[in-house]
Amino acid sequence: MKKYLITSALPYVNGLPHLGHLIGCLLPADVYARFLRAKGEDVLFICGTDEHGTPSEVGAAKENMPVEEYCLKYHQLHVQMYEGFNLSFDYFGRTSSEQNKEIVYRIFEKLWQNGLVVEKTTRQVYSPDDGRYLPDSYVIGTCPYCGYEKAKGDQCENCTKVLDPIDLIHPKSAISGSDKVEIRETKHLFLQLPKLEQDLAEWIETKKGVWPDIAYSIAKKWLKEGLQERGITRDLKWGFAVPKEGYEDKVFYVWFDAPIGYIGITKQWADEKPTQRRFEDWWLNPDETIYTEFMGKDNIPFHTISFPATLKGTGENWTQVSMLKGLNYLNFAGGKFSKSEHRGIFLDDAIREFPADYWRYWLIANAPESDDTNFSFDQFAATVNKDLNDVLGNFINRVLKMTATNFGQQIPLLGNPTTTEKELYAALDSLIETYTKHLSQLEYRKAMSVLREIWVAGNNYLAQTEPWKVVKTDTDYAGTILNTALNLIRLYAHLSAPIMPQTAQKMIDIFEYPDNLAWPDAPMSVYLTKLPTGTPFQLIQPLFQKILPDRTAELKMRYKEE
Ligand code: B3M
Ligand code: ZN
Repeated sequence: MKKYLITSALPYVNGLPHLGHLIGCLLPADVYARFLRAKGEDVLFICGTDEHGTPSEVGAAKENMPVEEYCLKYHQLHVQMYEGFNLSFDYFGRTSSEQNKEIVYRIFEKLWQNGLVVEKTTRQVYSPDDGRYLPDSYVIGTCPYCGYEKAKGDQCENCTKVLDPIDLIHPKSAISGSDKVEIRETKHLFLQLPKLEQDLAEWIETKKGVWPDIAYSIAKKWLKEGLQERGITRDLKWGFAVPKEGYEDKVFYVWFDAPIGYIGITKQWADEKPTQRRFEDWWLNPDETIYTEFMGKDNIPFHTISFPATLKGTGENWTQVSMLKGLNYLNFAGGKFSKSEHRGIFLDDAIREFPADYWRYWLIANAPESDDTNFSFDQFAATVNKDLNDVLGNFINRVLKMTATNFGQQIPLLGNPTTTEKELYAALDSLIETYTKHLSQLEYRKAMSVLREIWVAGNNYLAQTEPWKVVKTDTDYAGTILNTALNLIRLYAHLSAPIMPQTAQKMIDIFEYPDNLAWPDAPMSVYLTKLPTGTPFQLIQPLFQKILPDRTAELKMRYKEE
Protein backbone atom coordinates (compact mmCIF):
# COMPACT_ATOMS: atom_id res chain seq x y z
CA MET A 1 0.00 0.00 0.00
CA LYS A 2 1.20 3.49 -0.82
CA LYS A 3 1.97 5.72 2.10
CA TYR A 4 1.85 9.45 2.38
CA LEU A 5 4.70 11.51 3.72
CA ILE A 6 3.82 15.14 4.42
CA THR A 7 6.19 17.87 5.51
CA SER A 8 5.62 21.52 6.29
CA ALA A 9 8.58 23.92 5.93
CA LEU A 10 10.41 24.06 9.25
CA PRO A 11 9.85 27.43 10.94
CA TYR A 12 12.95 29.25 12.17
CA VAL A 13 13.15 28.82 15.90
CA ASN A 14 14.03 32.44 16.69
CA GLY A 15 11.04 34.64 17.32
CA LEU A 16 7.47 33.51 17.32
CA PRO A 17 5.14 32.47 14.53
CA HIS A 18 2.29 34.62 13.19
CA LEU A 19 -0.73 33.98 10.98
CA GLY A 20 1.48 34.27 7.89
CA HIS A 21 3.52 31.26 8.99
CA LEU A 22 0.36 29.36 9.82
CA ILE A 23 -1.21 29.73 6.38
CA GLY A 24 2.16 29.72 4.53
CA CYS A 25 2.76 26.02 5.15
CA LEU A 26 1.73 24.59 8.56
CA LEU A 27 -2.06 24.74 8.27
CA PRO A 28 -2.45 23.59 4.64
CA ALA A 29 -0.22 20.63 5.50
CA ASP A 30 -2.33 19.86 8.57
CA VAL A 31 -5.60 19.99 6.62
CA TYR A 32 -4.14 17.62 4.03
CA ALA A 33 -2.86 15.21 6.69
CA ARG A 34 -6.24 15.17 8.45
CA PHE A 35 -8.09 14.71 5.16
CA LEU A 36 -5.93 11.74 4.15
CA ARG A 37 -6.17 10.15 7.59
CA ALA A 38 -9.98 10.48 7.46
CA LYS A 39 -9.82 8.61 4.16
CA GLY A 40 -7.96 5.81 5.90
CA GLU A 41 -4.55 6.47 4.32
CA ASP A 42 -1.24 5.70 5.95
CA VAL A 43 0.07 9.19 6.76
CA LEU A 44 3.21 10.54 8.37
CA PHE A 45 3.18 14.29 9.01
CA ILE A 46 6.54 15.74 10.00
CA CYS A 47 7.62 19.23 11.05
CA GLY A 48 9.97 20.89 13.53
CA THR A 49 12.00 23.96 14.31
CA ASP A 50 14.85 25.09 12.07
CA GLU A 51 17.46 25.98 14.66
CA HIS A 52 20.89 26.67 13.22
CA GLY A 53 22.27 29.86 11.71
CA THR A 54 23.21 33.37 12.72
CA PRO A 55 19.72 34.55 13.80
CA SER A 56 19.72 31.98 16.61
CA GLU A 57 23.20 33.04 17.75
CA VAL A 58 22.23 36.70 17.68
CA GLY A 59 18.90 36.05 19.40
CA ALA A 60 20.59 34.06 22.15
CA ALA A 61 23.16 36.80 22.71
CA LYS A 62 20.36 39.38 23.00
CA GLU A 63 18.66 37.29 25.66
CA ASN A 64 21.95 36.53 27.35
CA MET A 65 21.52 32.82 27.04
CA PRO A 66 23.57 29.94 25.73
CA VAL A 67 22.30 29.25 22.24
CA GLU A 68 21.27 25.66 23.09
CA GLU A 69 19.04 26.93 25.90
CA TYR A 70 17.64 29.68 23.72
CA CYS A 71 16.70 27.19 20.99
CA LEU A 72 15.06 24.84 23.46
CA LYS A 73 13.06 27.70 24.98
CA TYR A 74 11.73 28.82 21.61
CA HIS A 75 11.23 25.30 20.36
CA GLN A 76 8.90 24.72 23.30
CA LEU A 77 7.02 27.94 22.61
CA HIS A 78 6.48 26.87 19.00
CA VAL A 79 5.17 23.52 20.22
CA GLN A 80 2.71 25.23 22.58
CA MET A 81 1.40 27.57 19.90
CA TYR A 82 0.90 24.83 17.36
CA GLU A 83 -0.93 22.74 19.92
CA GLY A 84 -3.28 25.68 20.40
CA PHE A 85 -4.13 25.50 16.70
CA ASN A 86 -4.50 21.70 16.77
CA LEU A 87 -1.79 21.00 14.23
CA SER A 88 -1.72 17.23 14.06
CA PHE A 89 1.98 16.53 13.48
CA ASP A 90 2.96 12.93 13.97
CA TYR A 91 6.18 14.43 15.20
CA PHE A 92 7.46 17.97 15.73
CA GLY A 93 11.21 17.74 16.10
CA ARG A 94 14.33 19.86 15.80
CA THR A 95 17.02 20.27 13.16
CA SER A 96 19.63 20.36 15.92
CA SER A 97 18.86 16.79 17.01
CA GLU A 98 21.47 14.02 17.16
CA GLN A 99 19.47 12.10 14.60
CA ASN A 100 19.64 14.96 12.13
CA LYS A 101 23.38 15.25 12.69
CA GLU A 102 23.73 11.57 11.88
CA ILE A 103 21.81 11.91 8.60
CA VAL A 104 23.61 15.14 7.64
CA TYR A 105 26.98 13.37 8.09
CA ARG A 106 25.83 10.33 6.18
CA ILE A 107 24.69 12.46 3.23
CA PHE A 108 27.76 14.68 3.34
CA GLU A 109 30.13 11.68 3.30
CA LYS A 110 28.37 10.26 0.25
CA LEU A 111 28.60 13.58 -1.58
CA TRP A 112 32.28 13.78 -0.66
CA GLN A 113 32.98 10.22 -1.84
CA ASN A 114 31.18 10.96 -5.09
CA GLY A 115 33.48 13.91 -5.70
CA LEU A 116 30.70 16.48 -5.50
CA VAL A 117 32.24 18.67 -2.78
CA VAL A 118 35.05 21.14 -3.53
CA GLU A 119 37.01 23.57 -1.41
CA LYS A 120 37.21 27.20 -2.41
CA THR A 121 38.64 30.33 -0.84
CA THR A 122 36.24 33.24 -0.47
CA ARG A 123 36.47 36.77 0.86
CA GLN A 124 34.25 37.62 3.74
CA VAL A 125 33.59 40.47 6.12
CA TYR A 126 35.10 39.96 9.56
CA SER A 127 34.23 42.08 12.58
CA PRO A 128 37.00 42.12 15.21
CA ASP A 129 34.68 43.84 17.73
CA ASP A 130 32.11 41.06 17.38
CA GLY A 131 34.89 38.48 17.16
CA ARG A 132 33.22 36.82 14.20
CA TYR A 133 32.62 36.71 10.49
CA LEU A 134 29.44 38.49 9.44
CA PRO A 135 26.94 36.83 7.14
CA ASP A 136 26.06 39.10 4.20
CA SER A 137 22.78 40.28 5.65
CA TYR A 138 24.49 41.31 8.90
CA VAL A 139 26.65 43.90 7.18
CA ILE A 140 24.88 47.22 6.67
CA GLY A 141 25.99 50.36 4.90
CA THR A 142 25.23 52.81 2.14
CA CYS A 143 24.03 51.38 -1.17
CA PRO A 144 26.51 52.27 -3.96
CA TYR A 145 23.63 52.48 -6.45
CA CYS A 146 20.95 54.55 -4.74
CA GLY A 147 22.61 55.97 -1.64
CA TYR A 148 20.17 54.30 0.76
CA GLU A 149 21.94 54.28 4.12
CA LYS A 150 20.55 51.12 5.63
CA ALA A 151 21.25 48.72 2.78
CA LYS A 152 21.99 45.14 3.78
CA GLY A 153 25.01 43.35 2.38
CA ASP A 154 22.97 40.85 0.40
CA GLN A 155 20.42 43.18 -1.15
CA CYS A 156 19.36 46.83 -1.02
CA GLU A 157 15.74 46.89 0.04
CA ASN A 158 15.36 50.38 -1.37
CA CYS A 159 16.44 49.81 -4.99
CA THR A 160 16.33 45.95 -4.80
CA LYS A 161 19.83 45.63 -6.36
CA VAL A 162 21.58 42.44 -5.31
CA LEU A 163 24.76 43.44 -3.49
CA ASP A 164 28.03 42.01 -2.31
CA PRO A 165 28.82 43.28 1.22
CA ILE A 166 32.21 44.48 0.03
CA ASP A 167 30.41 46.94 -2.29
CA LEU A 168 28.78 48.83 0.58
CA ILE A 169 30.02 52.32 1.39
CA HIS A 170 30.77 52.76 5.14
CA PRO A 171 30.06 49.13 6.00
CA LYS A 172 29.37 48.25 9.60
CA SER A 173 28.23 45.32 11.69
CA ALA A 174 24.48 44.95 12.15
CA ILE A 175 25.16 43.13 15.39
CA SER A 176 27.35 45.55 17.35
CA GLY A 177 27.16 48.57 15.04
CA SER A 178 30.96 48.65 14.92
CA ASP A 179 32.41 50.08 11.71
CA LYS A 180 35.73 48.36 12.26
CA VAL A 181 35.19 45.68 9.67
CA GLU A 182 37.74 43.99 7.47
CA ILE A 183 37.74 41.60 4.55
CA ARG A 184 39.37 38.27 5.27
CA GLU A 185 39.99 35.22 3.19
CA THR A 186 38.37 32.05 4.40
CA LYS A 187 37.88 28.65 2.83
CA HIS A 188 34.62 26.83 2.44
CA LEU A 189 33.14 23.68 1.01
CA PHE A 190 30.90 23.94 -2.02
CA LEU A 191 28.42 21.50 -3.46
CA GLN A 192 29.00 21.13 -7.19
CA LEU A 193 25.47 21.65 -8.40
CA PRO A 194 26.61 22.03 -12.05
CA LYS A 195 27.64 18.37 -12.05
CA LEU A 196 24.12 17.41 -11.05
CA GLU A 197 22.39 19.80 -13.41
CA GLN A 198 21.64 17.36 -16.22
CA ASP A 199 20.14 14.77 -13.91
CA LEU A 200 18.13 17.41 -12.08
CA ALA A 201 16.81 18.98 -15.30
CA GLU A 202 15.52 15.60 -16.53
CA TRP A 203 13.80 14.95 -13.22
CA ILE A 204 12.22 18.42 -13.11
CA GLU A 205 10.88 17.95 -16.63
CA THR A 206 8.83 15.02 -15.32
CA LYS A 207 7.13 17.47 -12.91
CA LYS A 208 5.63 19.59 -15.65
CA GLY A 209 1.86 19.67 -15.10
CA VAL A 210 2.36 17.71 -11.88
CA TRP A 211 3.75 20.39 -9.59
CA PRO A 212 1.78 23.63 -9.48
CA ASP A 213 3.03 26.19 -12.00
CA ILE A 214 4.68 28.36 -9.38
CA ALA A 215 6.99 25.50 -8.31
CA TYR A 216 7.78 24.21 -11.78
CA SER A 217 8.46 27.67 -13.20
CA ILE A 218 10.75 28.71 -10.33
CA ALA A 219 12.76 25.50 -10.77
CA LYS A 220 12.97 26.07 -14.53
CA LYS A 221 14.08 29.64 -14.05
CA TRP A 222 16.98 28.51 -11.88
CA LEU A 223 18.01 25.85 -14.36
CA LYS A 224 17.86 28.36 -17.18
CA GLU A 225 20.17 30.74 -15.37
CA GLY A 226 22.60 27.85 -14.88
CA LEU A 227 23.35 26.31 -11.50
CA GLN A 228 26.26 27.64 -9.45
CA GLU A 229 28.37 25.83 -6.90
CA ARG A 230 26.76 26.42 -3.51
CA GLY A 231 28.55 26.97 -0.23
CA ILE A 232 27.50 24.41 2.36
CA THR A 233 29.69 25.61 5.25
CA ARG A 234 29.81 28.82 7.27
CA ASP A 235 32.09 30.57 9.76
CA LEU A 236 29.86 30.16 12.78
CA LYS A 237 29.94 28.37 16.08
CA TRP A 238 26.33 27.21 16.25
CA GLY A 239 25.61 24.34 13.91
CA PHE A 240 26.88 20.88 13.04
CA ALA A 241 30.69 20.73 13.03
CA VAL A 242 32.19 20.00 9.62
CA PRO A 243 33.93 16.63 9.89
CA LYS A 244 36.99 17.55 7.82
CA GLU A 245 40.45 18.67 8.77
CA GLY A 246 40.95 22.40 8.56
CA TYR A 247 37.23 23.03 9.21
CA GLU A 248 37.35 22.97 13.00
CA ASP A 249 35.99 26.54 13.28
CA LYS A 250 33.16 26.04 10.81
CA VAL A 251 29.75 24.48 10.69
CA PHE A 252 27.37 23.35 7.99
CA TYR A 253 25.21 26.06 6.44
CA VAL A 254 21.69 26.14 7.90
CA TRP A 255 20.12 25.59 4.47
CA PHE A 256 22.22 22.44 4.09
CA ASP A 257 21.02 20.79 7.27
CA ALA A 258 17.45 22.20 7.40
CA PRO A 259 15.83 20.19 4.57
CA ILE A 260 17.80 17.12 5.63
CA GLY A 261 16.03 17.89 8.90
CA TYR A 262 12.84 16.41 7.46
CA ILE A 263 14.67 13.08 7.40
CA GLY A 264 16.45 13.63 10.71
CA ILE A 265 13.16 14.51 12.41
CA THR A 266 11.54 11.40 10.96
CA LYS A 267 14.36 9.44 12.56
CA GLN A 268 13.76 11.27 15.86
CA TRP A 269 10.15 10.12 15.63
CA ALA A 270 11.09 6.54 14.77
CA ASP A 271 13.58 6.41 17.67
CA GLU A 272 11.26 7.93 20.24
CA LYS A 273 7.87 6.45 19.40
CA PRO A 274 7.49 2.72 19.86
CA THR A 275 5.75 2.10 16.54
CA GLN A 276 8.40 -0.24 15.13
CA ARG A 277 8.52 1.78 11.96
CA ARG A 278 11.80 3.03 10.53
CA PHE A 279 12.63 6.28 8.83
CA GLU A 280 13.83 4.28 5.84
CA ASP A 281 10.29 3.02 5.22
CA TRP A 282 9.47 6.50 4.00
CA TRP A 283 12.74 8.09 3.05
CA LEU A 284 14.47 5.30 1.20
CA ASN A 285 11.31 3.96 -0.36
CA PRO A 286 10.35 6.12 -3.35
CA ASP A 287 8.16 3.48 -4.98
CA GLU A 288 5.77 3.24 -2.07
CA THR A 289 5.87 6.80 -0.78
CA ILE A 290 3.93 9.79 -2.02
CA TYR A 291 5.79 12.76 -0.63
CA THR A 292 4.07 16.17 -0.41
CA GLU A 293 5.86 19.34 0.74
CA PHE A 294 4.24 22.60 1.85
CA MET A 295 6.11 25.90 1.91
CA GLY A 296 6.09 29.65 1.29
CA LYS A 297 7.14 30.68 -2.23
CA ASP A 298 10.54 31.98 -1.12
CA ASN A 299 11.46 28.44 -0.06
CA ILE A 300 10.71 26.87 -3.44
CA PRO A 301 14.24 27.02 -4.93
CA PHE A 302 15.69 25.15 -1.97
CA HIS A 303 13.09 22.41 -2.29
CA THR A 304 13.13 22.04 -6.07
CA ILE A 305 16.86 22.47 -6.70
CA SER A 306 19.31 22.28 -3.82
CA PHE A 307 17.65 19.68 -1.60
CA PRO A 308 16.76 17.28 -4.45
CA ALA A 309 20.29 17.73 -5.84
CA THR A 310 21.78 16.97 -2.42
CA LEU A 311 19.81 13.73 -2.26
CA LYS A 312 20.57 12.77 -5.86
CA GLY A 313 24.26 13.45 -5.35
CA THR A 314 24.47 10.67 -2.77
CA GLY A 315 23.66 8.09 -5.43
CA GLU A 316 21.29 6.52 -2.91
CA ASN A 317 17.63 5.85 -3.55
CA TRP A 318 16.12 8.67 -1.47
CA THR A 319 12.44 9.53 -1.74
CA GLN A 320 12.03 12.79 -3.64
CA VAL A 321 9.15 15.23 -3.48
CA SER A 322 6.12 14.08 -5.52
CA MET A 323 3.87 17.07 -4.92
CA LEU A 324 4.84 20.53 -3.83
CA LYS A 325 2.46 23.19 -2.60
CA GLY A 326 3.96 26.66 -2.62
CA LEU A 327 1.98 29.51 -1.13
CA ASN A 328 2.19 33.25 -1.53
CA TYR A 329 2.24 35.70 1.36
CA LEU A 330 -0.44 36.81 3.76
CA ASN A 331 -0.21 40.57 4.26
CA PHE A 332 -1.52 42.69 7.07
CA ALA A 333 -2.92 46.17 6.56
CA GLY A 334 -1.46 46.16 3.06
CA GLY A 335 2.10 45.39 4.23
CA LYS A 336 4.15 42.45 5.36
CA PHE A 337 3.85 40.69 8.69
CA SER A 338 7.08 41.37 10.48
CA LYS A 339 8.72 39.40 13.23
CA SER A 340 11.30 42.07 13.92
CA GLU A 341 8.76 44.91 14.10
CA HIS A 342 6.09 42.72 15.70
CA ARG A 343 3.65 43.83 13.04
CA GLY A 344 0.58 41.70 12.42
CA ILE A 345 -1.08 38.99 14.49
CA PHE A 346 1.04 36.43 16.28
CA LEU A 347 -0.30 33.04 17.20
CA ASP A 348 -0.33 33.58 20.96
CA ASP A 349 -2.47 36.70 20.52
CA ALA A 350 -4.68 35.11 17.87
CA ILE A 351 -5.66 32.22 20.11
CA ARG A 352 -6.47 34.57 22.99
CA GLU A 353 -8.91 36.46 20.78
CA PHE A 354 -10.84 33.65 19.05
CA PRO A 355 -11.07 29.86 18.98
CA ALA A 356 -8.57 28.16 16.67
CA ASP A 357 -11.28 27.04 14.24
CA TYR A 358 -12.35 30.60 13.41
CA TRP A 359 -8.78 31.30 12.26
CA ARG A 360 -8.32 27.94 10.59
CA TYR A 361 -11.47 28.43 8.55
CA TRP A 362 -10.73 31.99 7.51
CA LEU A 363 -7.15 31.21 6.58
CA ILE A 364 -7.95 28.13 4.50
CA ALA A 365 -10.89 29.86 2.80
CA ASN A 366 -8.58 32.76 1.93
CA ALA A 367 -5.34 30.84 1.38
CA PRO A 368 -2.86 32.94 -0.65
CA GLU A 369 -2.78 30.44 -3.48
CA SER A 370 -2.67 32.43 -6.68
CA ASP A 371 -1.55 35.73 -5.17
CA ASP A 372 -0.66 37.46 -1.93
CA THR A 373 -3.75 37.95 0.25
CA ASN A 374 -4.56 40.64 2.74
CA PHE A 375 -5.85 39.94 6.22
CA SER A 376 -8.32 42.44 7.66
CA PHE A 377 -10.51 42.20 10.74
CA ASP A 378 -13.54 43.40 8.76
CA GLN A 379 -13.24 40.51 6.33
CA PHE A 380 -12.46 38.09 9.11
CA ALA A 381 -15.59 39.16 11.03
CA ALA A 382 -17.74 39.07 7.89
CA THR A 383 -16.64 35.50 7.11
CA VAL A 384 -17.11 34.22 10.64
CA ASN A 385 -20.52 35.89 10.92
CA LYS A 386 -21.83 34.75 7.60
CA ASP A 387 -20.31 31.36 6.77
CA LEU A 388 -19.83 29.99 10.25
CA ASN A 389 -22.56 31.63 12.30
CA ASP A 390 -25.40 32.28 9.84
CA VAL A 391 -24.98 29.35 7.49
CA LEU A 392 -23.50 26.46 9.46
CA GLY A 393 -24.22 27.41 13.08
CA ASN A 394 -27.83 28.45 12.55
CA PHE A 395 -28.63 25.36 10.55
CA ILE A 396 -27.51 23.18 13.44
CA ASN A 397 -29.40 25.21 16.06
CA ARG A 398 -32.64 25.26 14.12
CA VAL A 399 -32.60 21.55 13.39
CA LEU A 400 -31.81 20.53 16.96
CA LYS A 401 -34.42 22.84 18.49
CA MET A 402 -37.14 22.01 16.02
CA THR A 403 -36.62 18.29 16.50
CA ALA A 404 -36.46 18.54 20.30
CA THR A 405 -39.70 20.55 20.39
CA ASN A 406 -41.64 18.26 18.10
CA PHE A 407 -40.13 14.80 18.59
CA GLY A 408 -38.04 15.01 21.77
CA GLN A 409 -34.26 14.71 21.89
CA GLN A 410 -33.90 11.66 19.70
CA ILE A 411 -33.63 10.90 16.01
CA PRO A 412 -37.15 10.66 14.51
CA LEU A 413 -38.17 7.86 12.18
CA LEU A 414 -37.06 8.11 8.57
CA GLY A 415 -39.93 7.44 6.18
CA ASN A 416 -39.63 6.89 2.45
CA PRO A 417 -37.54 9.63 0.88
CA THR A 418 -39.50 11.81 -1.57
CA THR A 419 -38.21 13.39 -4.76
CA THR A 420 -36.97 16.34 -2.68
CA GLU A 421 -34.71 14.12 -0.58
CA LYS A 422 -33.54 12.25 -3.66
CA GLU A 423 -32.62 15.52 -5.32
CA LEU A 424 -30.73 16.54 -2.22
CA TYR A 425 -28.78 13.26 -2.24
CA ALA A 426 -27.85 13.69 -5.88
CA ALA A 427 -26.79 17.31 -5.45
CA LEU A 428 -24.66 16.42 -2.43
CA ASP A 429 -23.07 13.40 -4.13
CA SER A 430 -21.79 15.65 -6.84
CA LEU A 431 -20.72 18.49 -4.51
CA ILE A 432 -18.85 16.07 -2.24
CA GLU A 433 -17.06 14.55 -5.18
CA THR A 434 -15.89 18.00 -6.25
CA TYR A 435 -14.94 18.94 -2.70
CA THR A 436 -12.90 15.76 -2.29
CA LYS A 437 -11.18 16.36 -5.62
CA HIS A 438 -10.17 19.91 -4.65
CA LEU A 439 -8.79 18.77 -1.32
CA SER A 440 -6.83 15.95 -3.00
CA GLN A 441 -5.38 18.50 -5.38
CA LEU A 442 -4.57 20.96 -2.56
CA GLU A 443 -6.88 23.61 -4.03
CA TYR A 444 -8.04 25.08 -0.77
CA ARG A 445 -10.01 28.13 -1.85
CA LYS A 446 -11.97 26.11 -4.35
CA ALA A 447 -12.56 23.41 -1.76
CA MET A 448 -13.91 25.92 0.75
CA SER A 449 -16.31 27.48 -1.68
CA VAL A 450 -17.75 24.01 -2.32
CA LEU A 451 -17.94 23.29 1.41
CA ARG A 452 -19.97 26.48 1.79
CA GLU A 453 -22.30 25.31 -0.98
CA ILE A 454 -22.74 22.04 0.87
CA TRP A 455 -23.74 23.92 4.04
CA VAL A 456 -26.06 26.16 2.06
CA ALA A 457 -27.73 23.08 0.57
CA GLY A 458 -28.87 22.18 4.09
CA ASN A 459 -30.46 25.58 4.64
CA ASN A 460 -32.09 25.44 1.23
CA TYR A 461 -33.50 22.02 2.03
CA LEU A 462 -35.18 23.40 5.15
CA ALA A 463 -36.48 26.45 3.27
CA GLN A 464 -37.88 24.19 0.58
CA THR A 465 -39.51 21.57 2.83
CA GLU A 466 -40.61 23.90 5.67
CA PRO A 467 -40.71 21.25 8.41
CA TRP A 468 -42.15 23.81 10.87
CA LYS A 469 -45.29 23.84 8.72
CA VAL A 470 -45.30 20.18 7.70
CA VAL A 471 -45.24 19.08 11.32
CA LYS A 472 -48.80 20.40 11.74
CA THR A 473 -50.23 18.31 8.89
CA ASP A 474 -47.91 15.36 8.26
CA THR A 475 -45.85 14.29 11.28
CA ASP A 476 -44.32 11.36 9.44
CA TYR A 477 -42.84 13.48 6.69
CA ALA A 478 -41.73 16.15 9.20
CA GLY A 479 -39.85 13.32 10.96
CA THR A 480 -38.23 12.33 7.67
CA ILE A 481 -37.13 15.90 7.00
CA LEU A 482 -35.63 16.35 10.45
CA ASN A 483 -34.02 12.90 10.35
CA THR A 484 -32.36 13.93 7.10
CA ALA A 485 -31.32 17.30 8.55
CA LEU A 486 -29.80 15.63 11.62
CA ASN A 487 -27.86 13.30 9.34
CA LEU A 488 -26.68 16.40 7.51
CA ILE A 489 -25.16 17.70 10.75
CA ARG A 490 -23.18 14.49 10.98
CA LEU A 491 -22.13 14.81 7.34
CA TYR A 492 -21.05 18.42 7.93
CA ALA A 493 -18.93 17.29 10.86
CA HIS A 494 -17.13 14.78 8.67
CA LEU A 495 -16.54 17.19 5.81
CA SER A 496 -15.47 20.09 8.06
CA ALA A 497 -13.17 18.06 10.32
CA PRO A 498 -9.90 18.59 8.42
CA ILE A 499 -10.44 22.35 8.59
CA MET A 500 -12.24 22.75 11.93
CA PRO A 501 -11.36 19.69 14.01
CA GLN A 502 -12.65 20.99 17.36
CA THR A 503 -15.96 22.16 15.97
CA ALA A 504 -16.40 18.89 14.07
CA GLN A 505 -15.87 16.95 17.28
CA LYS A 506 -18.53 19.05 19.03
CA MET A 507 -20.92 18.37 16.19
CA ILE A 508 -20.33 14.64 16.41
CA ASP A 509 -20.70 14.69 20.19
CA ILE A 510 -24.27 15.98 19.76
CA PHE A 511 -25.28 12.39 18.99
CA GLU A 512 -24.99 9.42 21.27
CA TYR A 513 -23.59 7.40 18.44
CA PRO A 514 -20.01 6.17 18.00
CA ASP A 515 -18.23 7.94 15.18
CA ASN A 516 -14.61 8.19 14.14
CA LEU A 517 -15.10 11.07 11.70
CA ALA A 518 -14.17 8.98 8.66
CA TRP A 519 -14.55 10.52 5.20
CA PRO A 520 -17.97 9.85 3.55
CA ASP A 521 -17.48 6.69 1.53
CA ALA A 522 -21.04 5.87 0.47
CA PRO A 523 -23.61 7.60 -1.73
CA MET A 524 -25.79 10.02 0.18
CA SER A 525 -28.86 7.80 -0.23
CA VAL A 526 -27.07 5.45 2.17
CA TYR A 527 -24.93 7.86 4.11
CA LEU A 528 -27.73 10.21 5.12
CA THR A 529 -29.79 7.37 6.56
CA LYS A 530 -27.14 6.13 8.97
CA LEU A 531 -28.19 7.60 12.32
CA PRO A 532 -30.48 4.96 13.88
CA THR A 533 -34.00 6.03 14.81
CA GLY A 534 -34.22 6.78 18.50
CA THR A 535 -30.55 7.80 18.87
CA PRO A 536 -30.50 10.41 21.65
CA PHE A 537 -29.00 13.82 20.93
CA GLN A 538 -28.13 16.86 23.00
CA LEU A 539 -28.98 20.49 22.60
CA ILE A 540 -25.75 22.51 22.53
CA GLN A 541 -24.62 26.07 22.94
CA PRO A 542 -24.30 27.85 19.57
CA LEU A 543 -21.04 26.70 17.95
CA PHE A 544 -20.07 30.18 16.84
CA GLN A 545 -20.52 33.69 18.10
CA LYS A 546 -20.93 36.72 15.88
CA ILE A 547 -18.15 39.28 15.92
CA LEU A 548 -19.89 42.63 16.37
CA PRO A 549 -18.70 45.96 14.95
CA ASP A 550 -17.51 47.26 18.35
CA ARG A 551 -15.27 44.27 18.75
CA THR A 552 -13.88 44.65 15.24
CA ALA A 553 -13.09 48.30 15.87
CA GLU A 554 -11.32 47.44 19.09
CA LEU A 555 -9.28 44.71 17.38
CA LYS A 556 -8.22 47.08 14.62
CA MET A 557 -6.96 49.50 17.24
CA ARG A 558 -5.16 46.90 19.30
CA TYR A 559 -3.36 45.34 16.34
CA LYS A 560 -2.76 48.65 14.57
CA GLU A 561 -4.63 47.80 11.42
CA GLU A 562 -4.89 51.14 9.65
N1 B3M B 1 13.29 27.94 8.04
C1 B3M B 1 12.62 29.33 6.14
C2 B3M B 1 11.27 29.73 6.61
O1 B3M B 1 10.87 29.44 7.74
C3 B3M B 1 13.17 28.05 6.61
C4 B3M B 1 12.46 26.86 6.02
C5 B3M B 1 13.28 25.63 6.14
S1 B3M B 1 12.48 24.30 5.37
C6 B3M B 1 13.61 23.07 5.38
O2 B3M B 1 10.60 30.37 5.81
ZN1 ZN C 1 20.05 50.77 -3.32
